[in-house]
Amino acid sequence: TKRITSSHINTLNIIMAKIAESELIINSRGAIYHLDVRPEELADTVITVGDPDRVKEVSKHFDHIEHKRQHREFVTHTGTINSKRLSVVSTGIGPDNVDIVVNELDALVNIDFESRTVKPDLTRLNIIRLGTSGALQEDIPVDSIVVSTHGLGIDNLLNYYKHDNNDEEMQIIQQFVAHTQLNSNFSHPYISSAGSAVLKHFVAGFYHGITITCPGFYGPQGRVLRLGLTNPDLIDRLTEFTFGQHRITNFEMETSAIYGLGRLLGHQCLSLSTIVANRIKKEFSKDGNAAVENMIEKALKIIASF
Ligand code: R1P
Ligand code: URA
Repeated sequence: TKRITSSHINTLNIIMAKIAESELIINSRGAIYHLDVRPEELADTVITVGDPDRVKEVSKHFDHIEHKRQHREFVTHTGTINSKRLSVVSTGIGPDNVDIVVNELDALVNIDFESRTVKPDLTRLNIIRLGTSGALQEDIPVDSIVVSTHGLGIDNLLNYYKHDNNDEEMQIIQQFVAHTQLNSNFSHPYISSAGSAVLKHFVAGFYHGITITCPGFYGPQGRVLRLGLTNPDLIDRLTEFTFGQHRITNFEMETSAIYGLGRLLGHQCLSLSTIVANRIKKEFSKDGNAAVENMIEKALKIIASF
């Protein structure tokens, strides 16, 4: 016989508790608050993009589009490619938006909107980000594609949720803080890995590495226009950092939040980035749209086949 612990009881309470109208907000068409999507309008494989205009660049490859929704920066198209059902959702920019999107995607599949309770049998989503990013290594050229083995967040989002790290992850964070001097003046960094069941399909033809997720595009990514920085050596420190065979390949603004929340909720997440800037060589893509289109085509071919 198994002992019932207080954490079991806690979990049971969460499963059985009715979620209040102020916490799970369902609008008059029975759709979730920000995404304005109903449970039946979402597929189990979800592509996220930052730019709302990129949603149609993905769904133009669908054989058939079933649903198109838009509310604020959140555009959702659901359809099929080769009979595989996919949704593509725009997140807008940043981890705060990812908090909304990942929680609402999960609610759409794992909370019963009638009873407002967590379903007894949970659905695992595949969540795949197709974004853009800046490279932090000289040998990662603009227009190439990076697959994030880990998302390392300096953005603070996951610190609001109970989460654990394994020994290796704790060591990475410890060494990262010591190396970058992102000390107590900054939020504590966190790390989560890609979903291995999805990652295994994205091996040949991609760069792989740790992706840093920042809470901004300018100061937090070491860009100086008119303001001085508290940590002017940050880019150099990120480029130099290694842990075993791991190095930091790039930074952007969503990956660690998707990996962190996705893993806590039991989903399989992966982040792909088209490199539009190389911060070491100080280069920017001459045709970022073509490079993003190349990533979309390559990714959809793989996603449609698993
Ligand atoms: C900044 O320009 C935006 O581009 C990157 C960053 O993560 C941030 O969202 O991704 P997207 O092109 O997917 O938005
Ligand atoms: N997105 C980012 O967040 N940073 C870059 O340098 C390019 C795209």
